[in-house]
Amino acid sequence: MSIRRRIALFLAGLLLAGVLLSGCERGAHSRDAGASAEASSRPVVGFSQVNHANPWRIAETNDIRKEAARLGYELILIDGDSSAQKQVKDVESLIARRVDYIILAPKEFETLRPAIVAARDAGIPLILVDRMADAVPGVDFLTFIGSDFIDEGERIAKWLARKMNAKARIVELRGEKGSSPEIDRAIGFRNIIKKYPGMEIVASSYAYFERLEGQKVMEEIILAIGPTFNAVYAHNDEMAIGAIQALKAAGIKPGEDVILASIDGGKDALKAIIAGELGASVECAPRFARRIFDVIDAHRRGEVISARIINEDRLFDINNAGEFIHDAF
Ligand code: GYE
Repeated sequence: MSIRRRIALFLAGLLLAGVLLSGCERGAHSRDAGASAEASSRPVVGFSQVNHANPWRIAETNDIRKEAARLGYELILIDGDSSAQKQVKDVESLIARRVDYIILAPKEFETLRPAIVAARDAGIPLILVDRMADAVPGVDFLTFIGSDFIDEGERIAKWLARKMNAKARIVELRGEKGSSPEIDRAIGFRNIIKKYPGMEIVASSYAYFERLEGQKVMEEIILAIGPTFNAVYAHNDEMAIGAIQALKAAGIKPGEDVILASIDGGKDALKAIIAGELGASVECAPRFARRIFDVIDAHRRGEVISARIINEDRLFDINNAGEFIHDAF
């Protein structure tokens, strides 16, 4: 082979390699473009959360965050700073950004209605989580996913009736005023205790689902009525734990002088059960993000979504608290 031919072949080889290389690059580029087109066709999900003021809410948000990341969805999280008015604005801003789905944990039952109606009118599917609001599931919004709060209140009342032989003078610490868990946990509890003439609510005050507030309100009640009660029903664990502090400070022994029961089933509550200070806690599961994203997927596939999806909750007391404490939020 002549030198000239060899050089020509060498140059041709270089050229071919160059073409192949640039072909590869082009291929890689078009795959990238394809991948990002795919990513941008994934739904953008906006989540309006009430606040992050207690472990329950933090667990709920973290679970939603984790699940969104696992599935590759874009999540826009907005904290409502415990203001219903701000939450209405937060939902309006998600609508303005044209997100594909809205997840809303409504602070109160009535005040969040305008946000739901606005999303409905804008044609953005909205999923209510953990608390109900004044609108029709399946019509004004896609679905409600959360616990059955009436059932939770009933289960606590039944537990207390059994534990106290149907005789109790009860202090009730109510949750966030006007929120569906507060309303329904009060109803459920009364549904049961009205069957027992020996069970009576002697004081009932709002402590807004917060530990410090629970402690403060319990102190006030102790000052007002003295040790004339022997049971406390707190609408959530945090308030029960606050109440335990107040009782101890007043020289009243939780678990002996006063039997306490609450709702949520968080880690601190299970610890208090094991310590003998809290009697029972009915679970209210905060980690159900998988169900939320299952609904979004099903809706995207055009499937029919049921209007209410209810989580199944357990009851924790001294018989099983140790077994579940490691998984508790
Ligand atoms: O029980 C409480 C939280 O809305 C079900 O809100 C939820 C309740 C939960 O702040 O701890």
